[in-house]
Amino acid sequence: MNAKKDLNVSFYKKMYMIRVSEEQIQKHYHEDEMKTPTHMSMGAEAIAVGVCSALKETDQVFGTYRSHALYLAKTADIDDFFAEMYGKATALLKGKGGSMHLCAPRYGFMITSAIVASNIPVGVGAAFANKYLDNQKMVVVFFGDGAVDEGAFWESLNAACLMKIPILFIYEDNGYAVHSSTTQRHGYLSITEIVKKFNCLVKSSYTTDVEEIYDLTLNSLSEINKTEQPAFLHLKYYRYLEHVGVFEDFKVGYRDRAEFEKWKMRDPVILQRDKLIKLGFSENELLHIEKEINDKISQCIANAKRAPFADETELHKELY
Ligand SMILES: Cc1ncc(C[n+]2csc(CCOP(=O)(O)OP(=O)(O)O)c2C)c(N)n1
Repeated sequence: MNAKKDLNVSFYKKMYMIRVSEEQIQKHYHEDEMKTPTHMSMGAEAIAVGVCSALKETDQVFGTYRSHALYLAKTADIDDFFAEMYGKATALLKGKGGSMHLCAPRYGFMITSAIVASNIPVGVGAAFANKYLDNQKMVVVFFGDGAVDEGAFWESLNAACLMKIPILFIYEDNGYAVHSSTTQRHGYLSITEIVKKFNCLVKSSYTTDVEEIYDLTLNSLSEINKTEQPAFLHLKYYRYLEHVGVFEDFKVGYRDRAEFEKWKMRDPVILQRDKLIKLGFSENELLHIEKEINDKISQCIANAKRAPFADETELHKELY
């Protein structure tokens, strides 16, 4: 029981930290000090935290431009995250990446890319290198339902299945690519039925329960190791905010607020808080945990605001 409590409180701390970090971005964005287009992760926290909690520190993740949750779940480096959001020299990338190009190989957070699906072949290449080097590192590639509209996805899947490359594909399905729904774009009923025809292990879930996603990931990783086949995990979630930016967008007309309200009833962060209460945590204990995280985030934002910008000599360094 204690192990279960410890695991669940660690999930909650990470998800709460991610949610509050993004709420703080919402609060400060209008000050125009964060000069970076921002794709928010709100609603997807259970996926990033559930998957990353099942990984070793040395395992490698490849994300998209919507990777705040993934970055914080894999690195837990809130200081660096805000320094990068504010474009400051103290960040690992010295402010050259911004929200869309977060990257921290020292934590196994390999790349993020704004070009839809472009991280997938790169992830497959890294996974091939890991197999070749026999270094026991697992690659996990995250991408949205828009990425499977690209040939790069299908070619990468094919190569990984053909060459038995150990890799976990995380299909983060929020039902929309910008403003178009999957039903307007996909000429098939079920992607999982298609992927199953490849030599690939396939699982699908609508859950917003972080522990279930953690278990699904652990099972997938052990099956990859046993069978030497790639795995494809189809995970549904709902994007709470507009495609890019920090506001809601239900007035635009491409989706209905009622859809959001349904998902909000199963909000991953609230669900996990309720689970901790059921596991015996008191309201005071949770408030104490939350205060520590709130204070830490406020400190990181203050540090980022105070930090200097990189000077001009940095401009052309470390660019490819
Ligand atoms: C190759 C390419 N085509 C088009 C775009 C424009 N674009 C940016 S985001 C996006 C939608 C991607 O949707 P999805 O993969 O579902 O991810 P989400 O934004 O929902 O996280 C598109 C089409 C792009 N960045 N790259």
